[in-house]
Amino acid sequence: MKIERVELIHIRLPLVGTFRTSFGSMPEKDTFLLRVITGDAEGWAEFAGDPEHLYCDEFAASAELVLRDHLIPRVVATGDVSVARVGPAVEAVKGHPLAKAVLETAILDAELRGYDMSLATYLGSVHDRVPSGVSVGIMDTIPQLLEAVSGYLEQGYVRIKLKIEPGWDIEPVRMVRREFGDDVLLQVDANTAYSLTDAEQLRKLDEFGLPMLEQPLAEDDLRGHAELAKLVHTPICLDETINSARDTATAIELGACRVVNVKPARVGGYLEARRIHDVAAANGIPVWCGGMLETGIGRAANLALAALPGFVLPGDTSASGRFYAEDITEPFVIEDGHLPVPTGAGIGVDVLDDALVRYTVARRDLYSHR
Ligand code: SMG
Ligand code: MG
Repeated sequence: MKIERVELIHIRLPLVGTFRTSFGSMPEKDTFLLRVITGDAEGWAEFAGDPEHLYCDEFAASAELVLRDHLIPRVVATGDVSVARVGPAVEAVKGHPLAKAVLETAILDAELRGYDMSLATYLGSVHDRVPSGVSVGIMDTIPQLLEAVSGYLEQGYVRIKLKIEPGWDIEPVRMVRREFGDDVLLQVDANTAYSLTDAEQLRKLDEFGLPMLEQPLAEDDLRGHAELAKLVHTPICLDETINSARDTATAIELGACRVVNVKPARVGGYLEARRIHDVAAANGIPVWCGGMLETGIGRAANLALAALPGFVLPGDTSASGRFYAEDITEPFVIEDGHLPVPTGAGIGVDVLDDALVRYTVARRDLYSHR
């Protein structure tokens, strides 16, 4: 496959409501799509980050520069490009997993479209639909939170994840439990907002029987998570800490987690995400698919991954309407608590040109063969 052109499409979509986490508030999704044009087919992927480096150290502008000046030239230099060669070609560039992931995924999409094979089939997915969980942001008041959770449960979401931070943790969980009962699958995500000295506070979550407490401590604090795991009963799930299959093996061996949130972008792409799935499965560790408020382009690919056999817990695989009044693809709709896994070639969805135009801020070529 020969790469003829790589185009970046800067998009900005309003969210149906501001999404607040322990690190900040997001009123809109401001990101870019990558469109890779080859002699055989076109491939699409979505950058998972934001303009700011709050969730991780990458951001849209850093990714654009790294793609243009470092990643794309290395991949193009391989000549006959295939997805299997992308990882080795960019290995010498340290870090930047989100930038690597968007490039690898767009190339994978193009290659699979050339074979007329779906991403789900390529990855080895075993389900045609996946259970849908929803991530609920931090709110100003408990009544607001209860109203939001009530709405999601009515829509059929099978699992609720509450974002927490110091000052918004025990009480929201207690009130959601009180209002909706013990049968609701309820978990929490701290996005690194705590330290080991908060162990006593976090231990108060034990009484609610949560299946997991996601990323309580700093991303580089493996030892702290292993220590915390001895002090609280709620299983620790790692998100930001896990960057590779090797990290996963280390975290499991150290007892730093009993569950893993797999985000393909955070680990450099779907190939490494599958390796993490394999390592976790071999160790009896359940995994689930995380989310980065993706549009239909990123969401479609996540659904294929979430259909692998080791993804035994509902992920942040919510419907398009959770974040967007209008998506740039046909929207993913929740039905009976599930979303369908796309079956078409590649990621299985296409951008809707009209919608894309409405949300496009700028388009730039990052590479053009001439
Ligand atoms: O896509 O449903 C989604 C968002 C899920 O909470 C979510 N993601 O730490 O897991 C996480 C956060 C990171 C994104 S915040 C910009
Ligand atoms: Mg998380």
